[in-house]
This record gives sequence, structure tokens and C-alpha cells, in this order.
Amino acid sequence: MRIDVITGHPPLFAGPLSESIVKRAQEGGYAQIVLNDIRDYTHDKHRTIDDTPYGGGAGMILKPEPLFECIETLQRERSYDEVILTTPTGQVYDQSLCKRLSMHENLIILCGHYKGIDQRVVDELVTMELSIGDYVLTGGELAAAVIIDSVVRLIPGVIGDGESLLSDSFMDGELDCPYYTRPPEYRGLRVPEDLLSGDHKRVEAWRRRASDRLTRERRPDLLDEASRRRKKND
Ligand code: 6GU
Repeated sequence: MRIDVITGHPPLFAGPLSESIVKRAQEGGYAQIVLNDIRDYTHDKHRTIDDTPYGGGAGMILKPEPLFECIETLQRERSYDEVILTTPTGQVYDQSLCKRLSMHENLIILCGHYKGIDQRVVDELVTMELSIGDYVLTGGELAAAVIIDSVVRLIPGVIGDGESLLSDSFMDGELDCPYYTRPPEYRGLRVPEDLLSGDHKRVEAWRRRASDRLTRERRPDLLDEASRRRKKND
């Protein structure tokens, strides 16, 4: 998979893309992540990427010309499955969207700006607007990094069998259970006996109960959704 990020702040991606699993995915050739600097598509001396909004008001708006030129330049080289804009007014991103995106070959992620981007770019070139949750970030870069991280780990081969894709929280519409490692007792705090039993059936039963309880306590909405899905498939 190739992901082209379009941003006014490429250095914001240095950390998230150059560590751990996302780094390994790039080195292994599973994911190619290309940072495209909007300023490289400006033509004025000051390399201006934003301007004040028509009609007045606070904040700056990303100008249309550099974004059109950048996206069209990329699209001349290859065809893209989606042109995603990260914006707090987008559809809320979740694991099922993540799975869909992970099956694509080429993606563009255009990072929204503090106040916004010229709507003509959205109307003409953007195919999908995504928000990562109901709170406001200073820009779409961190949201783009979240999307990239969550998508790249689902590319087949990126995470090995030992690394537990199947037991992720949300894989079955339920939260994952708590985990423990050695030692069996620390400061008088015991690991649950079922987990120490070595009995695979007891361990599985404990995990299932713990998942159910956690999901009921914290995310009853997920259980409702899962039962709706089951009904639909019946
Ligand atoms: Cl995608 N962008 C911004 N600026 N804020 C957000 C967001 C995106 N998702 C949640 N908050």
C-alpha cells in the first residue's frame, strides 16, 4: 500500500512513522508512506499556503491552488482509491472503516487545517472526510497519523501471528480482556487463578467473562451494535 500524506507540517509525522511497527512495515515494503509538503506547490516568494476566510472571522483557510496542484500531480502518476480529508466535521473513524481502508492500494490523506480548507477542494477532489472523535485538534496531522497507524498494522504480513491481530479489542464487537505477566504475585497482588491454571479451557472462559463484563460496564453501545449486526445477518 502507498499512502500519500499532504500536509503543511511534515515534521509532525517524524515520530509516529519512524518507530515500531509502522517503521517495520515501511522497511519490509508493506507500506510506502510519502509526505508531500503543500509549500512545494506554491509559487509566491513567501510560499503562502493559507489565507483569511471570505466574509471574515478568525482563523486561516488552506488556499485551493496548492492543494489542487498537489493532488492532481499525484493523480497523474497513479490512481487513488480514496482522497481522505481529516476534519472534525467528517464521519467518525472506527475499526470497520479502518479494515476497509487497509484493503486499498493507494490512498491520499489531506490534513485539514486549524480552521478549515477551501470548500472547492472538498467538492472537487476529496472522496471521504474523516474525524477521529468528538474533540478538536489544532490540525489534521495527528488524526492522519492515527489513521495511518491503525491501517498499516492491518496490512497482511505487517503483524505476525504472535502479535495478536485476532484478539484485538473491537475484533468481535467487544473490548479485549485484561492481561497479566510474571510474577504471579507482586506486592501481595495475585494474578487470577484461572490464568495460572495452565488449563486452556479455564483461561478461555475467564477471558470471555472478563471481556463481557468490561464491555457491559464501559461500552454497552458495542453490545447493542453487535446484536443488531447478528440480527441483520440472520
Ligand atoms: Cl480529523 N481534525 C481536527 N482538527 N480535529 C479533530 C479531528 C480531525 N478528529 C477529531 N478532532
